[in-house]
Amino acid sequence: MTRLYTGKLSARASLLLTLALIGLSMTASFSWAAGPQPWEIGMQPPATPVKDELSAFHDHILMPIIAVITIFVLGLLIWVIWRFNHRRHPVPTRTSHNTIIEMLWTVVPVLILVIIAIPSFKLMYYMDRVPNPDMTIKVTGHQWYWTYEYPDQAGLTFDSNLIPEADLKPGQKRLLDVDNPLVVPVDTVIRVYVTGTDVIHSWFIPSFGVQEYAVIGRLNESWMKVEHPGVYYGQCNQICGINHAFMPIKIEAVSKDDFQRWLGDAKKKFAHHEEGGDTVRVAASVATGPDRPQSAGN
Ligand SMILES: [Cu+2]
Repeated sequence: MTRLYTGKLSARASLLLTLALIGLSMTASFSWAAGPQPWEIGMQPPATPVKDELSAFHDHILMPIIAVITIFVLGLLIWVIWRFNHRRHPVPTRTSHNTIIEMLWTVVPVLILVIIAIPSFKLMYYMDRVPNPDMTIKVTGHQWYWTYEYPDQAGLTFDSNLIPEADLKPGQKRLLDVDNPLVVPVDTVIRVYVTGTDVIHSWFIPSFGVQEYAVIGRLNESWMKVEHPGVYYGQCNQICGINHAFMPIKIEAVSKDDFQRWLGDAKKKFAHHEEGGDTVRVAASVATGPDRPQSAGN
């Protein structure tokens, strides 16, 4: 079985695959403003070590195996159609069982899965363990917005709401831009706590390889280390109610100096939160709620 994807076939499949990927990548525009692009087929460019690993796992392990299996099955189909059609093979064979082939088609897929499982588990543990964090961010999912909290920064807290379509300024992305993006420094290991207050949400940023459930009464943990300054978009990807599509995630990754500057401004801007507490947030969400379903139809 190992011969299956170490031989010449694999080399040719990889070459074909590489050519196809180059072709695809030429149609997409790459930049660190990572978000969905028109006509995008592949994944968003990676911006964290975790996503680097995820992309490598997909491109170098999964895709070659998928390519070899697909070509093998297609070849078998073509051969069967050509060799056993009615004209070439008028009297059907009465063969119904073949022990060796039956064992092979059970054992070979199991072995392939085991081979995939080894790097897959390694990667899962890498994603799961937070390496010595430099700072912490707490993300809380609500119906239907996010609250971001910086526990290391005297509890700096603010809400992040979708900008309704009618209020979009030129250059802002529909259903992706928010009033208060999460701002993070680059080259910093950030531990992310994710929780929820009403139903289950999920904090998902494709280019970071971060996807964490926001569950009521539970603190889930993830981490990210953004490698390039830029703007990154994500979405809640757990169906969470009528406005599920209207609680996007926008993250601005800035240099460490810019982050300190932003912290100074943000502490002044969001100071009211400490007195207002939950009443302010609930009132704000109710007030902005009815606008949102309308933009769904546009
Ligand atoms: Cu949600």
